[in-house]
Amino acid sequence: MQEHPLNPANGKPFDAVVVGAGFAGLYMLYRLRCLGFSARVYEAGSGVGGTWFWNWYPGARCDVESMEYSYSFSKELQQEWEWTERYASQPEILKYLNHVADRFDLRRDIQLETRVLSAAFDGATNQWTIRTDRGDEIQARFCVMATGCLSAAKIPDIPGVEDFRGNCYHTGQWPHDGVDFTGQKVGVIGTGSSGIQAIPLIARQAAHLFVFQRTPHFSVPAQNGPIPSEVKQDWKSRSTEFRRQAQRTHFGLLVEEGKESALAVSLDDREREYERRWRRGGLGFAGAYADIFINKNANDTAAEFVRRKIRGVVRNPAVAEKLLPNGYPLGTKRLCVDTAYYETFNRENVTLVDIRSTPIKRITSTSLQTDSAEYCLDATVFATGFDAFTGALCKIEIRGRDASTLKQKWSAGPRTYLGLAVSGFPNLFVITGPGSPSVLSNMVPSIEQHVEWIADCLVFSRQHKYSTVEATPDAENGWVSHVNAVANSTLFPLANSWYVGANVPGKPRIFMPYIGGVGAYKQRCDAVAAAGYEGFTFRR
Ligand code: NA7
Repeated sequence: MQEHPLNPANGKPFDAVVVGAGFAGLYMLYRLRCLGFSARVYEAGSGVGGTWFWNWYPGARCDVESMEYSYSFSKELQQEWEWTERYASQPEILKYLNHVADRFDLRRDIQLETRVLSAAFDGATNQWTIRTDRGDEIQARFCVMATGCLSAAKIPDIPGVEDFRGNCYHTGQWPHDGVDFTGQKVGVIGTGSSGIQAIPLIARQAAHLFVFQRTPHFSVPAQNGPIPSEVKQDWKSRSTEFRRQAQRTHFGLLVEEGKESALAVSLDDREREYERRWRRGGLGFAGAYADIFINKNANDTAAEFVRRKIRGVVRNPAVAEKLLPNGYPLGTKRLCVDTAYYETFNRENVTLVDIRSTPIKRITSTSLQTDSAEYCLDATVFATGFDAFTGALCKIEIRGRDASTLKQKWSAGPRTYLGLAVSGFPNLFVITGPGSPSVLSNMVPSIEQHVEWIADCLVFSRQHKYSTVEATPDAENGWVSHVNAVANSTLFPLANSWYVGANVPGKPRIFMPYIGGVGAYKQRCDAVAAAGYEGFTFRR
């Protein structure tokens, strides 16, 4: 048992406990320290890095460009670090985060291999008590959840899965010493971003690869490659300007945002624009026109372009047909960014199995059975995603002011104020929580914005000698209504996506992230703070 009940520096409770040591937890710790707050970070993994520590699967790579997907809080760090590729690979991002941990001497306040089991608020002392699976029990004034939006891996409940004698892997819990599929018959279940990245690489190694696809996703090519030195130089010399520009955009990304309707231009112009963006690669494809996410007819033009591309790449027309995304608008399930995904289906050793028309029935000791066939497998890869937004938080028994849990409070769907705070849970903050732009934005700047907002709020509390800060129920209700209203004015709720919890059986169907735009969101958070933290109650 490791005991750190009190801050060894002064024998008092910590000012803050931070749960998680990914992008969010590392920066939160840094910021707290700079402001003179004592803090301890708990991290379940045996290393720092969060998402980038766990998602070690072949091909794992960020779908946001590396120069943008990096911290901006330290000018020196920004100047020093050299990204090698336009889209950084998982090992490179993990190396970066380890560098950050060392460069800012963060490790001494991080306890690894320690999972937080519970956090309970005591109204008599206004302290949180945090307990871990290593037997720690620690008191802190504030509790900051830096647990990530996509960290609770989900393996579907397929009958017989425990009988399988081959190896099973989940992309989000991949063995760190790698997996060699040489000579094996491998089944990959799931064709979201993780599956789409892993499939081309596994196909190159395996004797045969069966891809079990329930919903075909839209994917655009990354057009990845080395970053030309003049691009790096330009970014480094103008990073402040670029970062400010990105903050004002809808998705927090420096992609060209089309201002026109897709329906206001000629067919030829539209085709040229989509082609230009396809050749440029990446998520910017969906920014071609202003109404892609709000007008189904506009969206159809982009969707049809992608379908034509798929037909053009995949040689077997029957396979191409199965790969065509349909039944939901482009981008309303996370748009994927790939390298040679569709081309992979031209390989002799790859078979696409449509499990929407012939669902998986069971897994046996040696095979996967669908309604119409049996596939002998040596290994099964679950690229089946995560219990997004709420999964990691609800796994922790978080008890607020009246001792009821966050899980109970969120039984009909998550409720937050600004995606940052929860009424009934004083001094608890969530970084990129449900109700904030989070996964619909560039995560790193969104994390920085939240960390800075939380840190400022703590300073405000300290200056005024407040013991607690808590979102009011009215502010929370108002924000939840606004988040839903904005979502309902878009096409996003039409898809069975993890944005609405559709991938987890029984999860309430609520659109969880905030789609009102990064720029507008930041303005709102700043205005709340400038008005003395409107919507929050402070007590001494
Ligand atoms: P995703 O995007 O949730 O993809 C999971 C995939 O697994 C998707 O194709 C699912 O099909 C499929 N899936 C999930 N459950 C099942 C079951 N029970 N049976 C068959 N197929 C299933 O997760 P990823 O890890 O790829 O990506 C997560 C995010 O990480 C990504 O968007 C980036 O932001 C980074 P479905 O579509 O639900 O029919």
